[in-house]
Amino acid sequence: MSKLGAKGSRGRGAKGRACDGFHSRSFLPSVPLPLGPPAPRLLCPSAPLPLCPSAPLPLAFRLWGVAVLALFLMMPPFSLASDSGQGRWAILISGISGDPELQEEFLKWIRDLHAALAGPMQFDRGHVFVLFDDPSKDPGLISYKSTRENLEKVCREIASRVGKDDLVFVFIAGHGNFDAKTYKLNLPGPDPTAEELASILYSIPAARFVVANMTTCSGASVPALSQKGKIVVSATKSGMEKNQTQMGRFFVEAFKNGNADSDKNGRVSVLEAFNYAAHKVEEYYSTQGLLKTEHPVLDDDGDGKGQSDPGPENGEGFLARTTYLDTGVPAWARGKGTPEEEALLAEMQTVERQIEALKYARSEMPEAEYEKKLEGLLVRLATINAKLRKNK
Ligand SMILES: [Ca+2]
Ligand SMILES: [Ca+2]
Repeated sequence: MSKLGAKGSRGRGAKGRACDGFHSRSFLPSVPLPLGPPAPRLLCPSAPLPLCPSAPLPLAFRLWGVAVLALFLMMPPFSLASDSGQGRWAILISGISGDPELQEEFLKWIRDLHAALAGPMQFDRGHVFVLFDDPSKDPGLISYKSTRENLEKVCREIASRVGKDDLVFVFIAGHGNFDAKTYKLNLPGPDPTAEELASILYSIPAARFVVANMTTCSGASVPALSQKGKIVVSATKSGMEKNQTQMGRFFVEAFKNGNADSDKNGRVSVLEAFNYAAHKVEEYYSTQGLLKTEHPVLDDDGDGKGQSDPGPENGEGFLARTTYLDTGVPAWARGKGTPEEEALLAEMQTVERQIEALKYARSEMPEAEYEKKLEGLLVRLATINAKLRKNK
């Protein structure tokens, strides 16, 4: 197999300058707010986004929007979305490395990701399963050799303990192949096809899945892994991209790097991680002077087709925009919040999602209706914020 771009000055792309042009991939507004200073750190991150969509809004609405933004900026910082009561699980799997240097590289991705999950993202350590082709490389970290049989075993274990509203995060490193018809994940022993992989993973009865397939040819696994309510990220856009990929390294980096948090709400959504990593991949090939041999895509609308630039224009990214791997529960609310506060946090999350849904539905309704609905939701959000602030 080719290892184009895998060796040499690895990581240079990751340490380069900040993401110039990165925001063009995100949902950040393409037009700045009409009034006021640039927001330093949005304390109510999702709400300000619709205040500055790409199309200019009427002046009165913009002024009103700025007033609401100012109100948010005066509020104390706390996370909006709460996943309290919902469990989070992770399967980090790397198949046959095929090369000692690549094995070291894949192990580093998995070590770094495990550290981020078990550290800042506060995953229960017993909920994170690591499968690797050579468990002796780090027995303290690696739960099992990465065979299909062991993957099935891990999925059975999670299935027996998971809650229906839980989130399962699956990160796949290593190699895949594609014979023009079928994608297969290269594991020690039998290689599961994409369809078999989907069947194994989705035997876990959890409502929410984030599957990041970072292998070569991974784009060919998207149609099988795609389902309603599931977020699928792949390093390549198709099975024809067979060269060693870089996406995995940058996707892991996104959860450790504040630069990935493009809306500055203190959290990295799955969409932000995708956008950050996709940008870094672009930068890597450009800096190295290499032909870009991987084109990452994301699918979260269940149609089996990934998009390289998810957004309201193509209907992709809504779920990823509102899905986080972290807890999202402020420290003061973690098991200590009053029932009223927890209810307010849950309501806030609902309103946040309604705002995102409205953005995606914008093209299907008259502008006046969009603005009226948006105004109503923003007022609700401001009211909830005010109540939480009072209770704090
Ligand atoms: Ca963010
Ligand atoms: Ca899609």
